Amino acid sequence: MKNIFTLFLLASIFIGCEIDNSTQPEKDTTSPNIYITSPTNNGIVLDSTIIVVDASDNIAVDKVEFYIDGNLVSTRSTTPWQYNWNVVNLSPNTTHTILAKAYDAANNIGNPATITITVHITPTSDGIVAYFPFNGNAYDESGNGNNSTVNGATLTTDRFGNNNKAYFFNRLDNYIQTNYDLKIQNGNTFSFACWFKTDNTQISGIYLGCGLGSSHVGFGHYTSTRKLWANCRNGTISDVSGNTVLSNNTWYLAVFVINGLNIQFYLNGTSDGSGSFSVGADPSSTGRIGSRDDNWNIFGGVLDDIRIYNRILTLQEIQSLYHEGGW
Ligand SMILES: [Ca+2]
Ligand SMILES: [Ca+2]
Repeated sequence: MKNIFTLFLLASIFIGCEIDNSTQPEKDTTSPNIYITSPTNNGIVLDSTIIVVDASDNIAVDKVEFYIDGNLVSTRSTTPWQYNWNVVNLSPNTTHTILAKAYDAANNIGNPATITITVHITPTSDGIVAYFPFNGNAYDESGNGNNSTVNGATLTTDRFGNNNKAYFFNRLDNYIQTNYDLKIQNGNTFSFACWFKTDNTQISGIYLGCGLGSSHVGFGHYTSTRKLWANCRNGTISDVSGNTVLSNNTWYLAVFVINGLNIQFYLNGTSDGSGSFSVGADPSSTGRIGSRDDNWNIFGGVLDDIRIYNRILTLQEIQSLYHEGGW
């Protein structure tokens, strides 16, 4: 009887073990898979983007981590597996790495997905008062109605090779008249941006100016020094120059930032010197593109994509102007 009981006990334990074995979950050793579906590898991100990943697992994805340039920026534990990335505070035309990791509940991590993108920033329209992109005409596309009249300047090829997207000035009598009230005086702040390319070894030129005789204002470069240059005359003459010696037949972006009587020059998105005028001037005439009201330092070459803002631009904003269109 005792033997039968022992046999029954052993059988019960054995069966019990069988039952326990059949209900114990197998350890999950399979890692999730993850792919970045947007943006595209080696592509361009303009201002912002939604980073979208495709994550899957044999059981379930527990969480997804998003990294920018090696820094964890977001962890999501529910779908959609995505992250809204705003890039407007980054330097334009810089390259960045996006990496995403998927985890399951057993803490298996799949091979991270990684891509590289380049950031572009749309030039700001905050405070813009006039914008002349020269898209087949000299209209102000800022929405402020600063209309212009073309006097002899002719449409030509822009820096990207597009026909009829910039204006050529013959260095004799061509200019474009605007109704922008151009002046230099205390309390008046503005920024003026302009692409230019000279086609003359003398490379003289006013990009934007007004007035004549004893009262005038001009922004451009000076013939003898071949440096960016701003000129103000109210009886007394005052000039301020940039640093870089410019080359002929080369596209440059000049930005002049004027704060009262102070001026800061930028060339191709970097600082190119600064200074102060000893006098201000508020000529009665409005701004001309390509000359002042006289024939002094009249521009010869191509001008394009002119913007005037009623405020000081930041360096990042100036860099976004320089890199506009992927330049
Ligand atoms: Ca798994
Ligand atoms: Ca243009």
